[in-house]
Amino acid sequence: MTVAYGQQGAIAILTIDNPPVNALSVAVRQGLIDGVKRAIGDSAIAGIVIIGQGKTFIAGADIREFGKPPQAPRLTVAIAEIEASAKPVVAAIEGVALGGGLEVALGCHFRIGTKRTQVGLPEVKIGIVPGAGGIERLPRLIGLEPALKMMVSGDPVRADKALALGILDAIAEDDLLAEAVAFAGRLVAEKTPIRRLGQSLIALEGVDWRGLLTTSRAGAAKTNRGQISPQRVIDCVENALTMPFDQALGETIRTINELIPSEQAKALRYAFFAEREAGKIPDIDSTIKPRPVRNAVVIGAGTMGGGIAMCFADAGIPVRILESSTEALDKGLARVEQNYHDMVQKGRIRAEDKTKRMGLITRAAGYDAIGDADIVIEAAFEEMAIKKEIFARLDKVCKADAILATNTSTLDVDEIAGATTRPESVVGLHFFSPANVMRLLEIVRGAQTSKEIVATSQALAKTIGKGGVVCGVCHGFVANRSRGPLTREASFLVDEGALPQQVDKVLYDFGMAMGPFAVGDVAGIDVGWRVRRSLDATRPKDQRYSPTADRLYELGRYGQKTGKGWYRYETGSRVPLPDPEVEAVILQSSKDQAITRRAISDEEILARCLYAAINEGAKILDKKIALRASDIDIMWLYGFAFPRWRGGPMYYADTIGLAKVYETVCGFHREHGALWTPSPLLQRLAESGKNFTGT
Ligand code: 3H9
Repeated sequence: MTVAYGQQGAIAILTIDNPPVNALSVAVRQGLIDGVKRAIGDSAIAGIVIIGQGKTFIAGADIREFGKPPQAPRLTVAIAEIEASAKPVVAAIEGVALGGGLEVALGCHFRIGTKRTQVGLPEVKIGIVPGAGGIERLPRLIGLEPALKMMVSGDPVRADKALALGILDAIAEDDLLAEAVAFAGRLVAEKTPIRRLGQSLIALEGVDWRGLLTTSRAGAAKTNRGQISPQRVIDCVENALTMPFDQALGETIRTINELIPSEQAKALRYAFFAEREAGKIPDIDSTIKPRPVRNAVVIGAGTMGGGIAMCFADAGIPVRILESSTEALDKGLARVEQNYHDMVQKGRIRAEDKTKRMGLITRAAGYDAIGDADIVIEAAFEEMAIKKEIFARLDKVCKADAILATNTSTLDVDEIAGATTRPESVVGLHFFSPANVMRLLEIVRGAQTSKEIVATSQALAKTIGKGGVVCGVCHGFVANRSRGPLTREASFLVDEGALPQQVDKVLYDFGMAMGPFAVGDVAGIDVGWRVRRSLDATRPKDQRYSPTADRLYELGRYGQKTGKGWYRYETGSRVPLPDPEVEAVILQSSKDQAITRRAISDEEILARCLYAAINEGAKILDKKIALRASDIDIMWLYGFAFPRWRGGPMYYADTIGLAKVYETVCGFHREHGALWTPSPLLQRLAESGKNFTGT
């Protein structure tokens, strides 16, 4: 039975049992209706408790049912049945009540949770709106402002906040079911009036609701640029404020029905499942147990090392930093302190959090003092000889079950592992800058990395709040390697006739957080210069190369840090401003390369930049460096702020149609040469009418 019917005294208990997360499948919806009807019809029953089996109340509608023909009964019908009950109905919420799950709870007359309870309406994140009365009921329960915030952000709130807001009426101390039954019993005994949110009014006295909606619209347009669903949530909230309950709900249902099959919602659902898929490694199952990581050591106190140390401290894990000189360590720790200081200033953390986290970051006295480390992450200079020396030393001092990780972004993890006598303990943990902020953690599995170390890395990623994606070894791994061709084409486009601001605008308008030139100014043109020099020896002599960035480097234009790069920056500002000096450098560079500049269309910019990345992604996939196309997508969502509502570059290619992508790539190949050699996988898929993601 998906909804089991039980009874304790005069209280009926409806237990939803639909693993893994009690999603509201058609059987659950029907089961709730049947259960409530049975309880109402039974004169021996005076109250009803609805509870979920396991550690979840209800995770919402079954997302896998979206896109299929809807099946009766609708969730709104089940919730109306619950709300209409003349016998008090109590939702007993263990774990999460999300989306339709919270909507069911809001249809109940009272709600009791536990310390682990989290409630939220995350529909906006999968491109839709709460469609079963949440939009209409939540403001009636807790007021417009907090409800609006929850619905537009989609973020859940924890038990204590839910209690303070009035979403929960009580938090059970120990046994949720027993306390919910007792709660329902008291309601019956005390004849507490039933609260039906659908029949109440939204408290709007003294509330500038129009102002709130306007601010909320503007905020969502900024934080979720290009995404439709937050704006549609606000439209529905406006209806809830201006129309009777049933009419507003009718409009909301129309909106959700329109959004479910939309391109954005499809892409967001894809991203939701792709995230979960990324955690699954075919040869690693639940029998492989991760090792505990109770402490960490970071080698190198540079920007990256400091950021990585912050990740551990933020997660409450003590971390020591090892540096070759006291000055470098002092400087690194001062930078970390400054970062935390800025976070306090911006209100992101409290002053006491800063003190606590700084307290967890300490100095390592030397290699001999780090033998007890559960994990060591090397974030030293990007040079093979240095890395090998470090790993040989780690091999000597670290305990047998330590994880030896390198944060290299380009070097061969297998070669680094070869410097130790335990290559099975070595893994690449590639953080993205700023390490404490960016969500992506590339877990680079070497040829000999043990399954246990991979599983531990995945678990660690979760603990420190990262999205860990496993990949194999190749130059640049998956994320940077697939993005490299985008920056390459951006530079060529500028040499051929575009300007940085035109290229950046096209990608920004597409939905990227920043264009490649603005990113280059943040990352540092000097850093790019060093990477290019490291590749000089291996770059084929006849391969096209853009020297324009090198010219900027020679002028000392390193990017934001020098106030000048591809753009100029006013003192204290990060706003990129087009610079005539840069235009002059570009024009000269085109001339030096004997390129006749031409007008370049926005369409060409988008296709050159994105298809270059997609073609490279396909090559990586073909070589099985990435496990699946969706892993590449997740890396772009987490690492490069690719618009989530477009799914990711590989998914985006599928939406365009691989035949078209392949044909365009072939055209660029004819025009621009070997760098555009089409991926054999892209060709195979295009010719067989298949796609990357199987969607
Ligand atoms: C909605 O409710 C619309 C309404 O307004 C009404 C419309 C009329 N459906 O994440 P996990 C699967 S929209 C189907 O790894 P965790 C998930 O794919 C919905 N499947 O575990 C995975 O499957 P697998 C609004 C779902 O403990 C397994 O469950 N609700 C759903 O880290 C375990 O998931 C949301 O958006 C679902 N709703 O996190 C909530 N949810 O094992 C979405 C999960 O095959 N869910 N699965 O890979 C979540 O946020 C998290 O999954 C949750 C558990 C916090 C529940």
